[in-house]
Amino acid sequence: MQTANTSANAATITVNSNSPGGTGTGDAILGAGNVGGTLTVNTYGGNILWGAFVDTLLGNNPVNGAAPGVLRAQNYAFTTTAPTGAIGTETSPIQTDALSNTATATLTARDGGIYFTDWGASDLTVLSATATGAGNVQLIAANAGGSDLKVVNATTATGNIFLAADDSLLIGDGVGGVIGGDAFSGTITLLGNRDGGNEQTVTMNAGSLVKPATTPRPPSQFSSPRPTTMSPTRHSRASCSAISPQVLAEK
Ligand SMILES: [Ca+2]
Ligand SMILES: [Ca+2]
Ligand SMILES: [Ca+2]
Repeated sequence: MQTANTSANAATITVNSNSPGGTGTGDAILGAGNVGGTLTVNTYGGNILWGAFVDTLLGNNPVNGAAPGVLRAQNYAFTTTAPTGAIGTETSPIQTDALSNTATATLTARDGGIYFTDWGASDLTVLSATATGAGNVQLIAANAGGSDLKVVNATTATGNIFLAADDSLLIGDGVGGVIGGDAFSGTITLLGNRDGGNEQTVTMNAGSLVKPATTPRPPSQFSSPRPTTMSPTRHSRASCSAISPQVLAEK
C-alpha cells in the first residue's frame, strides 16, 4: 500500500460492516506500506492484525533491534468494535514508523487489547488508545535515535497499560490527558530512555493524570478532590504506589 496523498482520507481500509445485518468477523491484516496522510482502518466485527511474524527476542526487538518492515503514515486511525477486537497482538504488535513529529494515532479496540510499536526517529503522539475488559494497552517507541513517544489518553478496564519509549516518554498534551482513570483497575508501567543513553525522562505534561487504580487515597495527600487541580508533582507521587517497581527504578 502506497500513496503520496497527504489528506485525512489518504487511505481507508474497511472490513465487515456495521450496517443492519452486517455481522462479518473478518480481520484486516496489515503489512509494510507508506501513506502520506491518514490511514484509517475500521474492521467492525474483526481484528486489526500485523501480517508478518515478529520475533521480539531476536532482531525485531523494540529495545535494541530493528523492524524488518513497517507501515508508514502521517496519522493512524484504527478501530475495531468486535467484543474481542484487538489491534495487534502481544506476539505480533502493529509495526509502524510515523512520517513526522506531528504524526498521531487514535486507537480503539475492545477486549483483545492494543499492541502498537512505532519505529524510527519521528515522534508519534497517541491521542487515545482505548481497550476494554482484560485487554492490555501496550504502546512502544522502539529503537532509534531520538525515538520519543507522547501518549495523551490511554485506558482499559482490568487489563494493564504499558507505555515505553526508547528515549523520552511524555504523558498528556499540556492541557489534559489521562492514563488509566476511574474505571481502570489494572497496572500502569511507564518506561523512558530504554536505550540507556542521553538521560531522557518520563515527563508528565501540565494537566495530565496517571491514575492507576481505584485504591482509596489518604485525604491528607490531596487538597482537592478534583484531579485536574493537582500539580503534576502530586500526580506522580500519588501514582507511584500502584505503578510497578520497574517504573520507580526508571525515574
Ligand atoms: Ca517513531
Ligand atoms: Ca534512542
Ligand atoms: Ca536515550
